Amino acid sequence: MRLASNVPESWLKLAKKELRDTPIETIFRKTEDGIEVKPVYTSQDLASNVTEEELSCGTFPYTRGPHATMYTHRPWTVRQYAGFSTAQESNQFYKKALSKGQMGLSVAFDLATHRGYDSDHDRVKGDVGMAGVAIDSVEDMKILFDGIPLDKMSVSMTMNGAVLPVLAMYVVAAEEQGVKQELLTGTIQNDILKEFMVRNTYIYPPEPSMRIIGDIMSYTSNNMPKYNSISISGYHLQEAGASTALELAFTIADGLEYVRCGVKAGCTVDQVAPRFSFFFGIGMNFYVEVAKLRAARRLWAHYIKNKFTPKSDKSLMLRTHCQTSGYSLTEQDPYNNIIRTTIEAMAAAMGGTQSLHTNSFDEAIGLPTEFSSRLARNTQLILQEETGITHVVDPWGGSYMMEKLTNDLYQVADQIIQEVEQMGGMTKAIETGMPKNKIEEAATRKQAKIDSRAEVIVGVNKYQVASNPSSSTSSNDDQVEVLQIDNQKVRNGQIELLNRIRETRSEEQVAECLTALQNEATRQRSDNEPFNADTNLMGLAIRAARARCTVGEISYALEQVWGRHSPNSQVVSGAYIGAYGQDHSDISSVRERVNAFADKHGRRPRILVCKMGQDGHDRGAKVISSGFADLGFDVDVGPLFQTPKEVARQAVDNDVHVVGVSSQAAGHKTLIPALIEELSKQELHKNVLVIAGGVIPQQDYEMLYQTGVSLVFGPGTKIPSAANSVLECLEKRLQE
Ligand code: SCD
Repeated sequence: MRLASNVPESWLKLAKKELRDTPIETIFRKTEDGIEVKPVYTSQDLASNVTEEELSCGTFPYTRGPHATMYTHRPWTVRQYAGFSTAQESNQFYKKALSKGQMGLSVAFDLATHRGYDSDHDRVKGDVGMAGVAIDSVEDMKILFDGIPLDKMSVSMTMNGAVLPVLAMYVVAAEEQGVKQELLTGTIQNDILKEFMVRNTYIYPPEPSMRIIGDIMSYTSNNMPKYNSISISGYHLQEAGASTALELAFTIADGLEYVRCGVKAGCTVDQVAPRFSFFFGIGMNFYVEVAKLRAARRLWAHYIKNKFTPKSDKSLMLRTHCQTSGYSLTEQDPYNNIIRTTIEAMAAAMGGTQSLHTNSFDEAIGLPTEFSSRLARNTQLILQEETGITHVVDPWGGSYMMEKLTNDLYQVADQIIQEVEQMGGMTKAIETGMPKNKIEEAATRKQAKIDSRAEVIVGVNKYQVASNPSSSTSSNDDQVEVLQIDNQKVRNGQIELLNRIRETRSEEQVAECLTALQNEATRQRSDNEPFNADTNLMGLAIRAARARCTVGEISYALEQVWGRHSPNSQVVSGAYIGAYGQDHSDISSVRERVNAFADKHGRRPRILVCKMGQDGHDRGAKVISSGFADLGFDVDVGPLFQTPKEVARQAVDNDVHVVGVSSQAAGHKTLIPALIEELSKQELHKNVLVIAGGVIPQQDYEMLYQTGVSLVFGPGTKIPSAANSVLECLEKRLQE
């Protein structure tokens, strides 16, 4: 490595002496984006373009925060993302959390709701009430906020695909509480671009999806002036494996695209941008994460100023929510997660976040309990009230290292943003697959670094608790309680309520509202049409919600016009062994075994990696697919959102040896037994090995084995070890 010239000579001399035989290069490190992290920084590192003005507080370009006083006047909002089971149960959970120090709400909806299906739909049997609260109609929404005054409580809702019915139902629930729209404060996620890149809870193709966003922006800017119309998310990009610069760049580039979308919908930049909000993930790389938030604010301010020349300063201010990294949580030695989350929360606070969610330590294992949620919330309260962290604005400002890192990240992200802008903006870039590929490559490289121990994770690849260091599971002492939800019971309750609504509403009115939505969806719009509530999709969705149309009905009415988006799955090739090292014995031994298998059986072991239900979190599935392919397996990647029957059909058609189920959203107890039943119907179960991986609590392993699952892999499993176990199991099965 070439040493940067601006390390002081005197320091270098001393350092070499202290290092003795260790080469000086070893203490010059690089971030995953190739940014140099030097052992020492001096005033020489301050970039000449970072002026006094750039580093002032509460003024352009807001590097140090959107407010001059920041937390010294008002700390960040403690806003824990939560929701599970029924509206009633979630409502009770919210009220308790609010009485114990939580400051704002953040609603997690179940995947059926996200994807625009009512709870009685066939495709969502395993999803209702599992990874969030089930909402079918305004009646559920009213229960969700019962006793919570919506004119006082700021509510954030993570909703993207079914954003029209869900936001409409929120507005109508408030209305029926006696709260006018203009008083509502909160945020809707409404960020569909990242759904196409990583999170996959879209419903419609990109173009109509962007039209919905434009209509929501114009509706809220005209009727709900205190409401944040979008939360542009880098968090999900980071969770999917994006490096810091990719997260930063794609998020800002998404934001620019949304300004253009608002303008196309008839708004000015100053009508929409002040109500834009952002959302970043905060991982374990402490300095880098602080620098990321500082660089994000500077990038946004410069880009908006240069591209859109706004009149209001508010358009230039990047305000953000942060969430500690779910990916950094481990199933092994799980109490370490409390420490990880605390450190990440500190980085978010020192980076100047406006609102924060701290993860519960058990989230890599299952759904958080009341106990783990309390610890997570208290992590923030302790930081706010016991540490003095809130007493100084941007405490890292002026640090040679932090200013240099902020500037370096700014430069690297700026290059990527320019690349996206030259492609015609983020929608066009997404169409080419560029952002998704870059993120998946980064995710695969990261997994290889962890598996090869180039990156240390305490309790997972170093300092394991289990007596067998290659074991992927923690010792029994660590088994933690997780929240169990009776999926069938929640679903039956929802179906009962749905039936009651359908019996009591006016079907004529319902049909009229749904037709109005369809007519508007069919109509060709011209750009910059002035706002009109009668032709605005959000205005029409509110009418439909009042008439008790359901989430499923509103979504389906539009689906009939626009269709449902189906993505194509590709697997990154070569990145896993590239980062692991082609010649590493872990890799070569598995490849030899695979070759021996192929010699003996006339073909390579073939695995179908599948996702069932509405669980679109596919980082695990993608990384496993790339890793197994690099190890010599034939890998088929099933489409997202399959039913067990569809997966069984594909297993037959493709004549696979193994079906690997990746489950991240708690549907495994319903969907895996259903898959095995389908395979048995095809008389395949005896020949095909079913394996499972993802967020599966150890308490459920036995039940899965009893059902016929051969192997269950928890988070943190090394891919070569998993491949070895699969081969061993497969060879045994083929001998029987
Ligand atoms: C704040 N204020 C100040 C101030 N600090 N005024 C003067 N001096 C200061 N020092 C003012 C603000 O201007 C604002 O008023 C008001 O106080 C509230 O502060 P805020 O900073 O706007 O805080 P908040 O209301 O909490 O809003 C924060 C965001 C908002 C802007 C970031 O968008 C938000 O809450 N986002 C949360 C999103 C979320 O929960 N996402 C969860 C995603 P005015 O408004 O009058 O200006 C979860 C998820 O996706 C999980 C993963 C998955 O499911 O896949």
